[in-house]
Amino acid sequence: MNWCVAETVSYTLFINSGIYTAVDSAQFPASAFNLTAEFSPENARIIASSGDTIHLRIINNDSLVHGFSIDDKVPLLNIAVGDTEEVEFHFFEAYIASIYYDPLAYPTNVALGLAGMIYIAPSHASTFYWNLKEFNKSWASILATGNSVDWANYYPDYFTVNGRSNPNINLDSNARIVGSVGETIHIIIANTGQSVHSLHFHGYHAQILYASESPNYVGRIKDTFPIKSMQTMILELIPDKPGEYPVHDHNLVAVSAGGIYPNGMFLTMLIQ
Ligand SMILES: [Cu+2]
Repeated sequence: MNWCVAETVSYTLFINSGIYTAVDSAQFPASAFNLTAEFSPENARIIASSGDTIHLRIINNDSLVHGFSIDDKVPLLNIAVGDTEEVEFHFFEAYIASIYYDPLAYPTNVALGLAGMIYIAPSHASTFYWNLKEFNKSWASILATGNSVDWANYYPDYFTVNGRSNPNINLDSNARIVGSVGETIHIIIANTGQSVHSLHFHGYHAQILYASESPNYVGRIKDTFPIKSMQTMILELIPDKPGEYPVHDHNLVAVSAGGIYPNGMFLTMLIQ
C-alpha cells in the first residue's frame, strides 16, 4: 500500500430491515446498513485513510423511505423505497471516528439500528471496533410500524456491541481484544444508542486519542470512558501485563439483556 497517495474507497450499503434475535432468543424488529441485501444486526464499518475519496452507494432495500447523513459532512439524502443514492466525501484529518445514520424521524430510525461507524485510519496499530447500541424490545415493534413513543420514558432492555451481547461479543474478532504485552492497540468506539455508555476497563488504563464531544478529552489516561449518544471516541491501549480482563458498561443495567445479567455490554481482553 502506498501511504502517500489518496485512493477512492467504495462501499455499497443496503438499508435492510429484519428480525433481531437477541442473546436470550427474544425477537424484535431491527434495521441496519449492511454490505449485502440480507439483514444483519451489525452495521457495516466504513474504513478509509485521510484524504481518500469515500464513495458510497446506498440502496434502500426496505419498504419505507429512509435517509442518510453524516453530521458536518454529508447533508441529508432522502432515499425512496427501492432507490439508490450515491455520495462522495473526504476526511482530511487522521484518527477520526464518525457516525453515519438515518436521521429521519430522529431518533426512531437510529433506535431501530440504522447507524454505523466511519474510521479514518492512519494507523498500523492492531484495531478493534465497538458500535454500542441498545434497544427496548417492546418499543421496537412500535417504532418499526411507524408509531411514536415517549423518549422521556426510555428504558432500554437489550444492549449490544456490534450487534452482539455477552457471551457472544468475544466471538467477534473485530470486537474482542486479543493482543500482547507492549503492543499498540486502538479501539474505535461509536455510541449509536440513545443512552450514555460508560465503558470500564479492568486491568489496564487507556489513553484518549480522539473524542468527538470535546478535543479537551484527548490525552487523558483513564480506566472509565463515558460516551454520550451519537458520539465517538478512539482509545489507545498498550497492555503492560498479560491476562484476561473484562471491559463492560459501568451502568450495570447495560450488562443485561431482557433483565438477565451479565448478557449485555461485556467482553474480555486477552493479552498474552
Ligand atoms: Cu468494572
